[in-house]
Amino acid sequence: MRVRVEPELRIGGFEVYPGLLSPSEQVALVEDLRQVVAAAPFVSPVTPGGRPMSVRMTAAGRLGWITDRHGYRYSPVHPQGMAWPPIPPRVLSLWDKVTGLDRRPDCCLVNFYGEGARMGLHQDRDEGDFTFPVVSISLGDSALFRMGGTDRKDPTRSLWLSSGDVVVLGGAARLAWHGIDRVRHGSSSLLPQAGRINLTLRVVDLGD
Ligand code: MD3
Ligand code: FE
Repeated sequence: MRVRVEPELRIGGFEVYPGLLSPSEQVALVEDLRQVVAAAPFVSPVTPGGRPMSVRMTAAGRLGWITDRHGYRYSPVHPQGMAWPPIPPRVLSLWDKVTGLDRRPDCCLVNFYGEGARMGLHQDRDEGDFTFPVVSISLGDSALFRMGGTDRKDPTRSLWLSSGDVVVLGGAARLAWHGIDRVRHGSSSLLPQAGRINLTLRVVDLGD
């Protein structure tokens, strides 16, 4: 049986499910992520232009998104050479629940925001197929998310994302410019040392 939930807010292809994950489900996801990070540690990526990113990253799944001096790309291995661990089953169930799709994601990117970390406005366009949605899961400290349109100059809207919120970015929202302006460090007690984790689930489909 396929159980699909309905979003509380839908703007174009942008669907928000505030508090979809209960506190105990959030704790269970953090436990799953400890195993992911034990197999594939967080790295501090550098943009192709040589700028260090304030967000630390790792991934799970067949492919992980990486960036270094050679460029942005999906890679079958972690920058330190190990294979990416599998996407935790709980994360895949959540994908099934909010997308209702038969296709599952190839990549679960794990972003960690410590004190002062942010992510500038960008588009996600390194995937080979934009017809599938991206699913975002927020854990830990609250973050101010900003989202515009498909043109960099389009007006933007801002929204606070809290621990347990899930967002689906499909349709026109899939190629929208977006970023994280700031995180309220210490606003959540989910992670013992504070901080924010965001999971993004993506179908990559590079024709391989
Ligand atoms: C809109 N992450 O990893 S999640 C990213 O909170 C990324 O870490 C942010 O942007 C974070 O690329 C934002 C919400 C999100 C994720 C993917 C999107 C919004 C998106 C893809 C297309 C459009
Ligand atoms: Fe993004």
